[in-house]
Amino acid sequence: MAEVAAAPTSGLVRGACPHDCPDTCAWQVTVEDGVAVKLVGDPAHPITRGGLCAKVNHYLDRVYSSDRLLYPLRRVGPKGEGRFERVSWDDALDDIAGRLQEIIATDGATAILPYSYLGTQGLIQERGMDRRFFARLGATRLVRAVCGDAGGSGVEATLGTRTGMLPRDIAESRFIILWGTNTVVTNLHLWPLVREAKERGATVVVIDPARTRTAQAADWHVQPRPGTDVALALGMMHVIVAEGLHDVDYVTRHTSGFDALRERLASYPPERVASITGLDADEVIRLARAYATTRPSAIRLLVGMEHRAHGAMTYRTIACLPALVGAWRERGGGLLYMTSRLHFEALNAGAVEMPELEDTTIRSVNMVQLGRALTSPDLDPPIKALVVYNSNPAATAPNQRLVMKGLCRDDLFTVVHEQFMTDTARHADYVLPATMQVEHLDLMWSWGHDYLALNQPAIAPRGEAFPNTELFRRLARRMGHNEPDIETSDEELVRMALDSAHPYLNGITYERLAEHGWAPLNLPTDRRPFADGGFPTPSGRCEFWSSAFADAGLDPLPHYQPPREDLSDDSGLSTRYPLSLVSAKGSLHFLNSSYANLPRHLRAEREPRLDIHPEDAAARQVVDGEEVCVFNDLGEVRLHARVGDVTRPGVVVMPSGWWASLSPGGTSANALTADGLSDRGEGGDFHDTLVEVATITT
Ligand SMILES: Nc1nc2c(c(=O)[nH]1)N[C@H]1C(S)=C(S)[C@@H](COP(=O)(O)OP(=O)(O)OC[C@H]3O[C@@H](n4cnc5c(=O)[nH]c(N)nc54)[C@H](O)[C@@H]3O)O[C@H]1N2
Ligand SMILES: Nc1nc2c(c(=O)[nH]1)N[C@H]1C(S)=C(S)[C@@H](COP(=O)(O)OP(=O)(O)OC[C@H]3O[C@@H](n4cnc5c(=O)[nH]c(N)nc54)[C@H](O)[C@@H]3O)O[C@H]1N2
Ligand SMILES: [Mo]
Repeated sequence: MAEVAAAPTSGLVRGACPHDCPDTCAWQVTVEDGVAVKLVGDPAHPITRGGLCAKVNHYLDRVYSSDRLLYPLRRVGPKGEGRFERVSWDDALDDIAGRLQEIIATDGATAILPYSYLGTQGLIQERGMDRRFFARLGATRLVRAVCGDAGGSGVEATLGTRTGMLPRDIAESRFIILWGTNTVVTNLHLWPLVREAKERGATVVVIDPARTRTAQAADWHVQPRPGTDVALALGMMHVIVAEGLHDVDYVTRHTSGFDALRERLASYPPERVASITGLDADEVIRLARAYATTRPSAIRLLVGMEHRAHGAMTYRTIACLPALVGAWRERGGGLLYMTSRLHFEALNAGAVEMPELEDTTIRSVNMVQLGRALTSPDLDPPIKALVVYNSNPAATAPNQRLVMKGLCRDDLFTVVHEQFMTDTARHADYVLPATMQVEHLDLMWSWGHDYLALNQPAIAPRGEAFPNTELFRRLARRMGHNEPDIETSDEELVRMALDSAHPYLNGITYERLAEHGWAPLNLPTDRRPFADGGFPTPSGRCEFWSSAFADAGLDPLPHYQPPREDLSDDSGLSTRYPLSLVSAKGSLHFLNSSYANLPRHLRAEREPRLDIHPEDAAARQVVDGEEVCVFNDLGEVRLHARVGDVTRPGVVVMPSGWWASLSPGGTSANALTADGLSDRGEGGDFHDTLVEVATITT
């Protein structure tokens, strides 16, 4: 396997965490006689600061788990029963290539659907060879937009980019709004910077319908009804403008559409906003005043809040606030969102991905609607083969019942490349063993900070595991695709990505990364991207009136619409269910559905719980600790209730990430979630889910 980088037998190896998480920690692995004996966070990395997290502290348990998939497996029993026999890679690949070729011959290549996400988010293993392979086949294209796309398209509509502040700027802030993000659980390595700011006198506000760990650690928890943030932001703007707290000079010089916005704001007096959001008018006023008058003020957005029918509108509206008060003028002011673009502007990712091979006229399937794609009678040709890697849709895709119905189809040929026998893998015809991060080479960008890292293999792959790149090289050869670029090695792919004249990469070479493990992109310490305007929008201004929204046929001005409107038509969910379900991350010890099968992590999480407010519990005779059934037209989930103040009346909260097969009632949160799409971008609306809760009478 010359294309795959080899590992040393002893010593200290530098690498970085592969997970789909904003922190992308740099780590160091101690290897003795070919065995990884210790894995710790790099103390010198300014974001990692020597600490990992409750999940990755035990990464080596994951590597050496007795449940690791080590050999290719072929199904022998009925679909989903989980009976497999060990086969050789050669036999597996020959048969898979043959089956795919048969399907291409009878139904065409679009009957094949790849399904992957950021199970490992390194540039090479996530998109190094698979994209070339499926593009050359002419397979149905997958829209990989479950995370960051709805919010991103909203922020971009207002600012022209998804990247504003950097994490280090947060330490300079004096008023920080963590808006719909659970930093302590999902973005742990930002927290020390928040704490630094606090020590220097900053106020930390969390806006979240749930009283999360982060809300508990904040100075001020604002707890609106879910899906009403647009109204809250407009209410804040109403107060700011009415009281003359906006930055007239900044607004005049660097924004567009202020007069139209001002007119719109007339419809959002604090009293109306209070009735929409369920907050006190006084709290809306206090929040607006504090935000506008404490400097520098920062807003942190991440992902959870976008999973709604109006997700893009929500992010676009909130992104107007910093310009209104001129927060961009100061270091520590503005909006902190995704840093991905900094990396992707700098790296030569196109050389790795080869997007030019893709025929964009071929149909696409949105990953959020996998269940529909696998079961729709209208798809022509229907999906006949599914190749899953880097994702566990049986747990993470919405509308779980439909996804499982699809995976159970006898006429669907399913290949899953995995590290563990997930619920998805259990339904496969072939399960192929995948390497872990300490076993392969990768280049790690980050959506949460501006450090690039090289992950070097520390040990040889366990068993017969292959990296994703190698799987697709071998499959491509077998299917007669002998183009030279299939043979590009992992190291060459990394070098190609770094081969860029972009100034952010000045001085960053493969050798430097190999020696130090990581390097900051070359950005000034005091960056302040929009201190003097210069927004990369069509107008060059922060667009209160969005030309992008206008072009998309959406209201160009911030505009509140109630969350459940779209539900009944798009996802078939009836609106007769009275409770909003938020199924966010919430689990310290899981990373989406990863780790949710490992004994230590399961023990630490104990069991999924339904948080319900005492009023809602009393109305249904639910007592604390009792097993309940949560249901709607899409499915049901059984779990124990926790009655308390985590949530507000009308809202119940359940963690996502649990595998259905390891959950008390055999289904998990996504059995209830809607599979419609967001207003803009191509994200999902699965937090716009309504449910009822009932006691179980036996
Ligand atoms: N421990 C751990 N860390 C993770 C992950 C994990 O699974 N476990 N997953 C990683 C991934 S893939 C991602 S995308 C990030 C996500 O990071 P975050 O976006 O921080 O996390 P989420 O839990 O998805 O959502 C954050 C909060 O949004 C709230 N929310 C939901 N609807 C609304 C709303 O309408 N308004 C407001 N104001 N708030 C709302 C939820 O109650 C939740 O507390 O975390 C990453 N980090
Ligand atoms: N209800 C609800 N649903 C959600 C969310 C939510 O908050 N609530 N969050 C959504 C979000 S933001 C996200 S990002 C998605 C995440 O959804 P997924 O992308 O499905 O994430 P994981 O559950 O972590 O699954 C990743 C899988 O990839 C495997 N893997 C890891 N590394 C490799 C590798 O190198 N090769 C191969 N072949 N496999 C590998 C892991 O073992 C794991 O099983 O879930 C979404 N679904
Ligand atoms: Mo995500």
